[in-house]
Amino acid sequence: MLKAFITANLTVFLFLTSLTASAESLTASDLEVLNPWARASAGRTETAAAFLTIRNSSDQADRLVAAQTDIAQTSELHTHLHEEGVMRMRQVDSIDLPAEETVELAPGGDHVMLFQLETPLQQGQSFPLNLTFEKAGTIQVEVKVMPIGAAGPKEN
Ligand SMILES: [Cu+2]
Repeated sequence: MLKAFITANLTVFLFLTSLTASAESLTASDLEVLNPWARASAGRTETAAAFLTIRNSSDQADRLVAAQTDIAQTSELHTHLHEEGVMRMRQVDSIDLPAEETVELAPGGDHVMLFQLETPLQQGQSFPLNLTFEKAGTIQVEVKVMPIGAAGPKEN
């Protein structure tokens, strides 16, 4: 009885120790940000959306918690929701990055929303975007501006 109690406690202790050790180990190098892109602005519109893919190769989950770029006054994390049959954008506090999974921010889904652009986005240009993760810290990527009607990050 006593032996079983001690064994159970030791197991919990070892479990917690390994959790703490690995929770601290997720760093920026565990996250890979692939193909950041945006569409060129149509006319004088002052908003834009940035899309990208995040590969989490760590055995720990992380979360994208903020985005920032100097070319826009405000950057927000957004998702799309079906509400009464209509697709609407909604601001979210964070975007989950499960362990060993790849998460795509793409048109019709999650995206980084940019408000009050300094200048309209022009095809062929690129701009720096800072992505802040709960554990991995901040990673800066270059967002490539694709044509107005682009469906993805690659020119076809
Ligand atoms: Cu949006």
